[in-house]
Amino acid sequence: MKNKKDLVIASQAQSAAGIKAVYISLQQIFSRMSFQNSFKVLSKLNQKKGMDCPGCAWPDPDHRSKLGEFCENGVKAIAEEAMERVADPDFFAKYSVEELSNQSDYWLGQQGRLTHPMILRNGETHYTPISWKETNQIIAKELNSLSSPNEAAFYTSGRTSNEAAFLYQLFVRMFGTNNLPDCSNMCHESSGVALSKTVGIGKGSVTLNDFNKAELILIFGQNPATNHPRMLSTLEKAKKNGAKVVAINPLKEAGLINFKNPQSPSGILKGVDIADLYLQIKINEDVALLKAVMAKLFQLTATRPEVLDHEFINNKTAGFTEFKEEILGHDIEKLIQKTGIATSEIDILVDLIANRSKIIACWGMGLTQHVNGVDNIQEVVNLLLMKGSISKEGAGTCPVRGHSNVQGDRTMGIAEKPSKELLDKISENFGFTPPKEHGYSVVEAIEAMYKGEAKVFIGMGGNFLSAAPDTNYTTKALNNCNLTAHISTKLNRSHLTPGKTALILPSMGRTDTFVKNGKEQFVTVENSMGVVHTSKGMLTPPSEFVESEPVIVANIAKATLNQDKVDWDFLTEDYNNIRDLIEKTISGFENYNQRIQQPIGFELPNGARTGEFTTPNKKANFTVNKINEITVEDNEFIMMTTRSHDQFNTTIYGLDDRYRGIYNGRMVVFMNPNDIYKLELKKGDKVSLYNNYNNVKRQVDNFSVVPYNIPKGCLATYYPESNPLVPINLTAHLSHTPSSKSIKVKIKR
Ligand SMILES: Nc1nc2c(c(=O)[nH]1)N[C@H]1C(S)=C(S)[C@@H](COP(=O)(O)OP(=O)(O)OC[C@H]3O[C@@H](n4cnc5c(=O)[nH]c(N)nc54)[C@H](O)[C@@H]3O)O[C@H]1N2
Ligand SMILES: Nc1nc2c(c(=O)[nH]1)N[C@H]1C(S)=C(S)[C@@H](COP(=O)(O)OP(=O)(O)OC[C@H]3O[C@@H](n4cnc5c(=O)[nH]c(N)nc54)[C@H](O)[C@@H]3O)O[C@H]1N2
Ligand SMILES: [Mo]
Repeated sequence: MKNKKDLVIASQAQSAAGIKAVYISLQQIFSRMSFQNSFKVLSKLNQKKGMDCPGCAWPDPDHRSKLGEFCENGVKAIAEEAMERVADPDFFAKYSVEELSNQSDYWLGQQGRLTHPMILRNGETHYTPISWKETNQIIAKELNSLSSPNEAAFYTSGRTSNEAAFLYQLFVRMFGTNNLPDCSNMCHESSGVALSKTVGIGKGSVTLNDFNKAELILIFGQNPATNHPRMLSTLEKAKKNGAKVVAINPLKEAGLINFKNPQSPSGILKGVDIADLYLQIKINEDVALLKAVMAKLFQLTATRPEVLDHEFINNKTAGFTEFKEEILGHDIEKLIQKTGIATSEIDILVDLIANRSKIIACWGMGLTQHVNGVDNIQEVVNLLLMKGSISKEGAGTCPVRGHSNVQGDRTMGIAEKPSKELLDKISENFGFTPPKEHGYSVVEAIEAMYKGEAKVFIGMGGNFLSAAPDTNYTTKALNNCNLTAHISTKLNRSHLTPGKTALILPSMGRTDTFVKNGKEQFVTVENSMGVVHTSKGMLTPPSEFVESEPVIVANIAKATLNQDKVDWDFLTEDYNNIRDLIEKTISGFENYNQRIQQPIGFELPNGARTGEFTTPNKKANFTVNKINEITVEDNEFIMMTTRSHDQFNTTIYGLDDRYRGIYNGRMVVFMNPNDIYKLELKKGDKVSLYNNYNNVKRQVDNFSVVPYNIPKGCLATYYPESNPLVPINLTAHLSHTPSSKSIKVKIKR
């Protein structure tokens, strides 16, 4: 008989959301929070002037549903943050760090909100409480004893508000370094690099309204039902308006097949089919697919020149001739063979593209997290440029951002390679010369800590260890530090891989109310489409010792820097004061405090949207990109690491992935049935996955085999469980994003 806790491998769902999503989200929130607090949050979630969901960065529509403008996974994010259980000093007295290390990520998260600043002193087994005054002194002492400011790394995760991010980067630059690695380095960095080079801005060009006007929406490497569920309502509406949708993904993701909108009665019963065409591509063959499609479009122009937008190409772009020549140099059949997709299906895509010009291309981690991540996105841009499908209504680029304020953090100056414009403004406004030398990205920071070249790590949110590649290597890197300090809402594995001294600094989250001088403060965030708006919490923080992020940064800065250029107390007295400084420093924020009062916020300038490309040549640039050159040996596979439906990055909400038919477990490897047969394995067998890059053997054990609809030769596992297999130095050209979607692995029993 099956134990209730045993892994269950059931069949894949053919539809997403529906009533079940409503049921599960309510169950999650009511099991963790009181009815009163649950309703308080849900009534304000994503409403105008309400609270921005700490889940994804998908924008809110101008007209918000009174039934609730949120999704199952947004509710899970709230329940996870605002749960009433606490991990207080008694909890830390009960468990040693070693005991905590033996628990699962899920268990760690369920222990509740952090309530007190805690310290793990060198040689001690348990975290013990400490005052904020002392934590600030310890940080200041460690930072000031470094032989260079470049020996410290200051990480940011994308939930941090604009206000906190601005103060943080200001403090770090006054301290004297650009070592500002960011979760973005592991996420959409490839998009930022590719888009800056080709269209002059590292952000997407579309607005939500463009989806209502689009004729064709291409969705590459993205799983909206889990990671951006509210995007499905946008797609549903776009389809009602006549748009066709094409999904390009090795996995058949439920939400891209069919969406049952829980807010519409007919939606619940039947749902709407999302993808008109589903191309099940082999992992990392998107460039080959795009080249095949573009080559076929060029062939069509012999009889139908209007298939391309020649006026746009001539007036607005550069590099077309070299680009065209390269595309025409390929053997189309060979390209198609690489993709694993049938020619007849590719012809349908070519036909859809040839006959339409209002095209939106959306993408997620399926394009960015490869060695050739930047090439993937540049090739997508090439297609849009050929069609003139940018800077026009209903068309453009849509990198679907991850964390709810990851885009805003970058806008605020969280960047290891800051622009000259930003540094000039900082120097003008604050009377010091900020460092120009580029700082560490995430991977560079890990390598520096590993080699002992960086000695202090400070994390503004996030879970650096579990998010980073090469878990064992990164563990050693963090252990090497003199000091690791994490500004966190919840306990996570990074707290359990300490430097010689480790600090946990408990922070308020989105749901918490922050009152200063009798005035309720709000923060601001930027969504995936460049709209800046407010967010205000409504719950009482879990303890009086929990601080807001801006205050935590300001107090560290005050303790560390010996200066009188910035009055940190004045800034945190009233967040309007921080926003006044942002206005003076960052372009696009004119009249910030006034414009932010508009119920839907305001849009930042975007040259790619308006057709004023801010590239050095003022043109949109075609590029020539390489096809994937990874080769595999016999019985070697290419593995992607992806998210289950019950997680937010390294935070595990539960042990199910119901859309993929997995219950009670995460240690699974999705495989093509033919491959399973070839290796003489069967469903549920326990296997080890291993690889050998540069003579370093990496291995994870105890993964259960799951027969799945995935192309032959491809595997999928969940992140972070399989991160030990991602080599630290296997990163994308130019963006240095870990290649966590194409890792070579072999399988053994
Ligand atoms: N509930 C929830 N919401 C989230 C998150 C979460 O963990 N949970 N994370 C947030 C963050 S930070 C981010 S960045 C986003 C992530 O959102 P996604 O980008 O959707 O992230 P993944 O789950 O990694 O899914 C990647 C998708 O790419 C596909 N894929 C893999 N390799 C390839 C390839 O080579 N080519 C193509 N075409 N497709 C490929 C996979 O099958 C999968 O569908 O979501 C954000 N929102
Ligand atoms: N193999 C593999 N690795 C990956 C990925 C992948 O697809 N595959 N995806 C990558 C991507 S896209 C990303 S974005 C990164 C994510 O990397 P991170 O952003 O570092 O990770 P999260 O899991 O989002 O961080 C969760 C922690 O943030 C803290 N936290 C939550 N809310 C708040 C808050 O409001 N304030 C503060 N101060 N702390 C808070 C909590 O303590 C929680 O434990 O992981 C990357 N790593
Ligand atoms: Mo992300």
